Amino acid sequence: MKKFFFSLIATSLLLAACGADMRNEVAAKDYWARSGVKDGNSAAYMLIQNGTDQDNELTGASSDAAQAVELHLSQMKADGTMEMIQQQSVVIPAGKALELKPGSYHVMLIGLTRDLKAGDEITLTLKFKNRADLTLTVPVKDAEGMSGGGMDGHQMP
Ligand SMILES: [Cu+2]
Repeated sequence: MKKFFFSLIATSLLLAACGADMRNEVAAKDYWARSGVKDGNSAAYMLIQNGTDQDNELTGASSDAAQAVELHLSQMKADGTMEMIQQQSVVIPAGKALELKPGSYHVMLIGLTRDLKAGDEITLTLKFKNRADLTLTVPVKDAEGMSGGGMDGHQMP
């Protein structure tokens, strides 16, 4: 938890330094989904910025590309293996950003309805506690060469 808190601070500083727009809204950027095969699993990652002065919560997601979509947190277990824990919601504090990335929070796509190849696009709708749904057209990318690839254990046990 402490580590996550620090990464939030680092993310916020980075955003401030870049002058990224966090105009009084909750918005997603840098979103992408991992390539995968039909009936397999995948995940979507992004940065969600909360530029408002009110805490918000990501409460769920849906997509036509998967039979089920869940919010997950990957974390290291005591025995050194990774596990994924479903989250009912994830808080996005006022003025901060939530980073969904491999090995951490992610939108889990369970039971892909089709093959997802690099260059494809999927439609992903994010649901929030204090905001209208946000529908994104998310590009698919290969996870090759990405550090931590596979750490989310996206093969279901
Ligand atoms: Cu997952």
